[in-house]
Amino acid sequence: KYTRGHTVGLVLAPFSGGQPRGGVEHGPNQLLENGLAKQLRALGWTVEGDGPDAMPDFESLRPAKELVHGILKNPLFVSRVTQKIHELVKKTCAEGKVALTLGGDHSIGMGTVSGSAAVHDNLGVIWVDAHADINTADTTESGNLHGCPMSFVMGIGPKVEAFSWLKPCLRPSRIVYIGLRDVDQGEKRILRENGIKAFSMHEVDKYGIGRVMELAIAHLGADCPIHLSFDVDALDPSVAPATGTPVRGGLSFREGHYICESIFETGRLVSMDIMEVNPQLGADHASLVQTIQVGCSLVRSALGETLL
Ligand code: Z70
Ligand code: MN
Ligand code: MN
Ligand code: MN
Repeated sequence: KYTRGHTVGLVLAPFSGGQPRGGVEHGPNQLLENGLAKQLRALGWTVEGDGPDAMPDFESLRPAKELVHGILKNPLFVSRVTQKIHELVKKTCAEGKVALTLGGDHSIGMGTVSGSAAVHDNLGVIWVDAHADINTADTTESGNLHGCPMSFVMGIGPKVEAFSWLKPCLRPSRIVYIGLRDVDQGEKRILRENGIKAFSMHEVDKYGIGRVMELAIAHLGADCPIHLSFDVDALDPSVAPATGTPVRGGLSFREGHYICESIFETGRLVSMDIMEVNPQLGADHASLVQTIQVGCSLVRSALGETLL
């Protein structure tokens, strides 16, 4: 079911409320404008969800009055949007399709991981990112919820009233990180205390991406369904400049693609996110085009392009 000849269900997530910079809500539209759906059809996939009126408008979900929980920004807005995404991903997965979510900021991961895990038992999550996105309401220094999705799906940290719909759905042993290089002190403690497997850029350098992917897939086990959440800021800023928080020393173009190819090879990719593409950032038009194109290219690799 999870190979060419089957169906990809697009979930469009034009949302920026998990962080303060505008523009990332235009990511889904830009990826589609660049021809992503057509490119996936050319690989032999049936693609659903890119119709003329497919782009949702989450503004209608913005609450008239926000809830307050410490320094968290827009908790109720983020909760409502991610709950909607959860339902869409869950429905897509329940229909046996690969759920492909186009972001948007990474707070959307609360909805995609929980939606996929609601259908797929023993889901393994490969989170490719410069950041661990595992702050809790207590540890976050920014209050930006795109820095928190992993702790929220794991159910660690204080309960946040706005997110009462989100039940713990991911054990620490079901997570592998790749590409980390900008992790907060509180996050490092959470990773350590929960024994979470992480291949930072140090391990990518030390072992090479081939060995890292062998170890990552082995850690999750030989037959589990896999969710890939790819934050384009995992890539080096020279490769993907148009993103909110570029951090130097990132994955090369090939390392990023190799990750996607290895996961496709397992035949167990059930859901994928491509996140934090911000067409309004980057120095010039060329860096925007480059970032959109690399986003499309990563998705194609995860869906079998290189291994035809
Ligand atoms: C920091 C925080 C983050 C992405 C920045 C940064 C989190 N750890 N994630 N950009 N994609 O604010 O919690
Ligand atoms: Mn805008
Ligand atoms: Mn992220
Ligand atoms: Mn990031």
